[in-house]
Amino acid sequence: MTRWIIMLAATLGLMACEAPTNNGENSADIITIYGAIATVDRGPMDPQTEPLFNTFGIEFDAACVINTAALLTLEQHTIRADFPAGASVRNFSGPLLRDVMAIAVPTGQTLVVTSVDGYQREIDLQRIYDHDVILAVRMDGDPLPMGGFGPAMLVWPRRTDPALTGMSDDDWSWGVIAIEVREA
Ligand SMILES: Nc1nc2c(c(=O)[nH]1)N[C@H]1C(S)=C(S)[C@@H](COP(=O)(O)O)O[C@H]1N2
Ligand SMILES: [Mo]
Repeated sequence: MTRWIIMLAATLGLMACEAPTNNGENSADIITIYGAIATVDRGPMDPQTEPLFNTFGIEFDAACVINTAALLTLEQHTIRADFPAGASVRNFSGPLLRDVMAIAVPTGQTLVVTSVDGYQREIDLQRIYDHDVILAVRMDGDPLPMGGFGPAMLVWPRRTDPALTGMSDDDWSWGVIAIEVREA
């Protein structure tokens, strides 16, 4: 059955949907961290080639960019959670948000998380140390797709961390693409 599907896909030319390799060089940058950070690896936002950043008013002279391959090299954590609240429980996995932020070395106190639909949430940096929130890149083992919760999503351990019991979905940003660190 599986072989039949692969043969059919090859016949229809669908195999082009598979990435030719799975190494970091062919993995698009999905998370841009900017603002009050000590480590950067790219230059200024370019409004001509970065229309979504431009639309959302995301501006920077330098930033730290992270691709999926890099996120997967960090220690992966799994959180069993219902999202949206009350839906069935699923396994979300990815690195701890604090491990991701450590790459950029934050020098401020507040995070502003922007998603692909323009949704923005302000999150005190301290909260990512107090709680094991992850930047999920998989749900039930599958990479989070664009159009769904991808490319990455904030998932909080609200079923296991007593301080998070009953928390709302407001800080469960899906489609995360950028994280600004602000001074306060
Ligand atoms: N990117 C993004 N994430 C989001 C939201 C959103 O609008 N955009 N809404 C939040 C809120 S308030 C809720 S209740 C849940 C479900 O919102 P949705 O039905 O708009 O997806 O997602 C949360 N995460
Ligand atoms: Mo909500």
